[in-house]
Amino acid sequence: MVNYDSVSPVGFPIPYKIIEKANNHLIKNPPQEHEALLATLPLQPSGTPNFHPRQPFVLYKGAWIGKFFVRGALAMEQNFKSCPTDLLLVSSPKSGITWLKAMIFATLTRTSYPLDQHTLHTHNPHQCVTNLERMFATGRSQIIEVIPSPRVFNSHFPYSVLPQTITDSDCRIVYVWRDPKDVLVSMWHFFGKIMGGADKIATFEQVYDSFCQGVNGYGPIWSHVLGYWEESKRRPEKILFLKYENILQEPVKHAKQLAHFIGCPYSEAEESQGVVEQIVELCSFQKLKNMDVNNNEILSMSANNISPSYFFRKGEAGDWKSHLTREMVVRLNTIIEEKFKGSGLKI
Ligand code: PAP
Repeated sequence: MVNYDSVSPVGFPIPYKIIEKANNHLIKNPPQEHEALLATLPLQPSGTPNFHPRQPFVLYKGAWIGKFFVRGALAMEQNFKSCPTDLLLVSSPKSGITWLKAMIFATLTRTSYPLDQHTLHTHNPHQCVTNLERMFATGRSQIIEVIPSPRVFNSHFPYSVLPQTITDSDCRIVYVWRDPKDVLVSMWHFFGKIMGGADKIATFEQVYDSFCQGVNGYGPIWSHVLGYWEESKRRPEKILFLKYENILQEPVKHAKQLAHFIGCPYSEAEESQGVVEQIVELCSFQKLKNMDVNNNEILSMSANNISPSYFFRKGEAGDWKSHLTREMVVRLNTIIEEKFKGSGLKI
């Protein structure tokens, strides 16, 4: 077991990147034992464009997921053991997980660093908190076992795809969702950047159409959101259900709520010293977007090398207004409202 104190003078949790570096020898070849099953899964309908031409979606447990990540789901199902102290951050892609990772990481480590020298200045949020399905898809499952508690992971899986070890365990889940119209816009820009230009992927209209049919990464988005919403109503002490737009409006209130939920509430002294506001500022869009670490490094993620700057585009609510026609808005809103009917959820 590595003594992490000798690797980095940090408290817990340690940025995942440091743990991986110290445990490189534990990385194995990607799992191959599920290839036969993977080959039987339905491929996305012909005519629906792929957000990501290198990763076709397959239908797995009711969700359209890139094959690479389904490989991770199958390996995870077999080998992951969740602990009650684990914390899982979940969202449909492009709904605010980078922000949530930064907020949670900063909250948990707020006494480990002076905030102006916090590790978020040297590590992108995705290097601090790792994606669970990616770990399993890329042969990193043994590294998971040496991550010190409390372990913090993220996942994009719908609730129905989470392995039973997570849904049966007492671990806590923070879920964030966002107006699906902004998710769509953010996703289209993101994959355009990955593929080297918006013209390299399908047109916005084609992608919109596919999104309305529920064929997008981890989609349909309404099932994704509803799955966690229903479960959060059943187990509110274990699943915190948040909305991106609400966090934007009241970041301090949400920072306190997050800290409370994960079991490290701010003390009165911290509140009066303005620590909550400092955490909010450290994790704010402008602050993170302008840090060197989020502009100069290349992140190696799934099948792609990604610039961390891709995760910081506009960071606003309502950019859909400059992308969707009136007809597009009405159609997508109608679909979502219909799906949300009776749930108590509103866009
Ligand atoms: P991921 O699923 O690929 O990890 P995710 O972080 O969930 O992406 O979503 C990215 C969106 O969050 C981007 O939205 P945009 O394209 O509409 O701009 C990104 O700008 C936004 N974002 C990232 N960090 C922050 C932050 N600190 N505050 C607010 N929004 C943020």
